[in-house]
Amino acid sequence: MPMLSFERKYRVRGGTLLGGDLFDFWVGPFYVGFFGVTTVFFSVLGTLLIIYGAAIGPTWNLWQINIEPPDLRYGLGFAPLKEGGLWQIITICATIAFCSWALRQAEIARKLGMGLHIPVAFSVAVFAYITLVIIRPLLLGAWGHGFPYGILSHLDWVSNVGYQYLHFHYNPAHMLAITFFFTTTLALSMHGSLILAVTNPAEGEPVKTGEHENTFFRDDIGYSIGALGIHRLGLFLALSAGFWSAICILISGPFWTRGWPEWWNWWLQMPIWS
Ligand code: UQ1
Repeated sequence: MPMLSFERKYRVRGGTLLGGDLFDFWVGPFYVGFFGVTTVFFSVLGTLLIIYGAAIGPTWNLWQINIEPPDLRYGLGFAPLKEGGLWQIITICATIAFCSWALRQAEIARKLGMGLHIPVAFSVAVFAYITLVIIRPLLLGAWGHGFPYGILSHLDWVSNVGYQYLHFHYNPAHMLAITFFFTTTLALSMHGSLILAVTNPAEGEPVKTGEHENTFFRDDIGYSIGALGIHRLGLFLALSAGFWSAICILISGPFWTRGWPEWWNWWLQMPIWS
């Protein structure tokens, strides 16, 4: 694996959170670190357990392979391997692997003297996963409330849990999450198209500058958020999408057990109507 000309300059010691200099080295282009070792270990172990789960299951059809969480009667206890125990160990492996990946990102950022924005952003995605398979099941009192690991089976889980609350689109946190997802795509398409528009001029024309970017949006909508601002907005929108997704499922069950349309009765019961 050839090293890019600038890479050697940035292969500096330090910034590790755990293990000191012990794992402070690279394999090819990859920084290792203590958390690189734990990421590889737990993702390989978890993947092998998924393959084992598939092997003892009824199908090798990639769409239909399914590893179920334990039955609700096991509550928050350990289940036998073939009755959800596999799901429990895979969940532990995935959680440790995801957290290790975030900590490895933090070590790399520290090593390079950068901000911790990337590990913080990634942690929001990990938070959404942990909410589904650990926090919500804990609050509901059974690991069986986690989602199954399978392509079609997890979609069925989403559909079934949605209908359990009659109409999930009436969940106010779900509304917020969707709005943030859509606004994220709007912001990224505006930003991507703007940058390409200024950096790909017609043949013989000079590349345009940040002033053109600002001027375009001031002419268009009377406001420009700025070159740094658009990235702050983008990060905020994307993290909010993941955050409110986690909240919308977290409140379904632990804090609201009826249909979500009924939640809006507070509006119909406002004294202004009587
Ligand atoms: C913007 O104002 C801006 O600053 C010049 C960008 O940076 C390059 C952008 O990418 C975008 C999309 C905008 C416009 C965005 C808003 C929210 C007004």
